[in-house]
Amino acid sequence: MDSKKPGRRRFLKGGAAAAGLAMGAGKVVAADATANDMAYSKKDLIAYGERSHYVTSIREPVPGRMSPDAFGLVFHVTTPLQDSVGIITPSSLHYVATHRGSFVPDIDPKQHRFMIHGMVDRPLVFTMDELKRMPYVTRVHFLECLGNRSGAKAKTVQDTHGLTSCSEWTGVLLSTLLKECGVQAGASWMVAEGAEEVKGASSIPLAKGLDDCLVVYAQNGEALRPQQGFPLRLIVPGFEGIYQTKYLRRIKIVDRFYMTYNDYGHINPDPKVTALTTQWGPKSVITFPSGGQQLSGTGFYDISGLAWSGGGAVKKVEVSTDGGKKWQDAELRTPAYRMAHTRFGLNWKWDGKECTLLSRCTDELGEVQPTIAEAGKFFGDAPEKARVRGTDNSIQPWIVAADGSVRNGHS
Ligand SMILES: Nc1nc2c(c(=O)[nH]1)N[C@H]1C(S)=C(S)[C@@H](COP(=O)(O)O)O[C@H]1N2
Ligand SMILES: [Mo]
Repeated sequence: MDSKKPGRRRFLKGGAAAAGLAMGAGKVVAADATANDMAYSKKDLIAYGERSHYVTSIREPVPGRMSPDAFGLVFHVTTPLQDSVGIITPSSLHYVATHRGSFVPDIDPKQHRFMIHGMVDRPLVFTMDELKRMPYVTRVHFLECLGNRSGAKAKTVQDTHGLTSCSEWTGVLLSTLLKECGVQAGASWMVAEGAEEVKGASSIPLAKGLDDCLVVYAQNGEALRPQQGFPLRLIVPGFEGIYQTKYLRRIKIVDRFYMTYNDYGHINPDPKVTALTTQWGPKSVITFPSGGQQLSGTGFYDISGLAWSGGGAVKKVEVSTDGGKKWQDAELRTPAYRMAHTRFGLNWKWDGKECTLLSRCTDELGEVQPTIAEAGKFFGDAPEKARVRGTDNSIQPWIVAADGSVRNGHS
């Protein structure tokens, strides 16, 4: 933050002290070496670090659907966005989505093979070691499941938006691999397939594959997590989650769209819906203050949230603290990578009156995030119906009540 800005000075003079945030106000507990030694095992401290046991933020099943269920099948679990800071989701808190439920397969990377075949001059089969010898790239991208929808029943931002996460991915550009194989004239689509019993195959335009798709083996500085597709997955930046094929074992280059098990549930004869079910539009959400949180009194707060778009980088985020009458430009607090979460913030002084907080993202294409009413108008449908016709990128309202409690503004 720029210390010359008047907002900052006001905060230091009045805000923090008045709100009782000043250092020393809380009880100081001396560190006790003996207690520390007993709180963490050697494994926690040395071999593979565990977080502090005071930190309890966890993934939760999508409301109404147990995971794992009675048969041990894993369904959708959500990221605790209300506790998020910055833009990288800890790998252990990345949302998990398996269609129709699945077991997370236990794949030995030494045995794993990845094949590219179909309309290519040289079909190739890669081992993991061979892939790791190829020129690699490291990029930050969000993933988001089509099922990420807000609605009146959702209480927290984990419920409304927890099926999106953002990681730093490392792997080989698919275009590099396709150059090795030699794509034949007339090829226009590709079908990517996973290795588990529910194949997780999707038809993807070849143009996207040649543009920016990644075949990744690493996430946030270490190997992919089993839940995220260990040992190999496809990243299709900005596209809806189902295209991001985990446990990637095969890409077939073809000359038309092929109906797969995945695509069956996700395509729609209405071209408007199909377009908006493929690539995410500009989207944002305030993570603090958000549903279920409690403000401790009037005064200074730093509104914080995430913005992203399937169409490229976030250009601008605006925040309204009066239900959309006035909008202010928020600060982008992190670099705005393309097809990545971007953290925004806005200094705010709460006067103790009930108010509605909104955020609105504009991406580098100039596309603006709609309200649910605007989405309804676009589809010629009732607002709440519009939500389930495509990807839901509508504006999320949070109501701050006079007692400081925060609730979902959708009714
Ligand atoms: N092989 C395979 N790939 C898959 C899936 C799956 O069940 N199997 N789920 C898809 C769905 S619906 C989504 S939203 C994303 C979720 O990725 P994540 O679990 O790493 O968050 O992966 C996609 N790729
Ligand atoms: Mo998904």
